[in-house]
Amino acid sequence: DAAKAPAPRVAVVLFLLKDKSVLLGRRRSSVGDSTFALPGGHLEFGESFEECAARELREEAGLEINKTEFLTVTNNVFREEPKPCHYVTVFLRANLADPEQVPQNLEPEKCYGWDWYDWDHLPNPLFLPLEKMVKTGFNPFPDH
Ligand code: 8DG
Ligand code: MG
Ligand code: MG
Repeated sequence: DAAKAPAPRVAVVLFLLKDKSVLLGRRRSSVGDSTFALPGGHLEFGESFEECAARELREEAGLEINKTEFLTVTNNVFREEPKPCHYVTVFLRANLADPEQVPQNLEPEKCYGWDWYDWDHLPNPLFLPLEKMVKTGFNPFPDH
């Protein structure tokens, strides 16, 4: 019930754009286990959205980003997960600071690995918040 339920939290996730592809990783988590998701994580005290995205990309994939921009926000309630939770998810986009930089799987306990996926051939299953956006026709690219 509501009295015992955890409070909603803020998550910041990133469409890292490279040509026509985005970076996705297969989750190892009690939420959305084994689905393909964007890099990102919890907003920490005092951070801007852009700072949070830059930190998460460094921690999770060892990547430096630039041209970070806000895209949209969605409300995500995970009622049926082993640990029910509620996220207000902020979606940003960015580019690699160095287009030659290669993602590393720096948190292998949380992710099976990062790879680039063509936007027109996304893998399955996508993490539900991302799946919902794709189904509405959302496109993260500036020039679509
Ligand atoms: P942290 O300790 O590094 O802050 O957290 P994390 O371990 O990186 O958290 P996360 O699960 O990657 O992200 C936090 C929540 O964000 C996740 O449980 C649900 C929400 N979220 C979405 N969509 C996406 C997405 O596409 N990718 C990621 N990583 N999280 C997402 O709503
Ligand atoms: Mg994460
Ligand atoms: Mg993280």
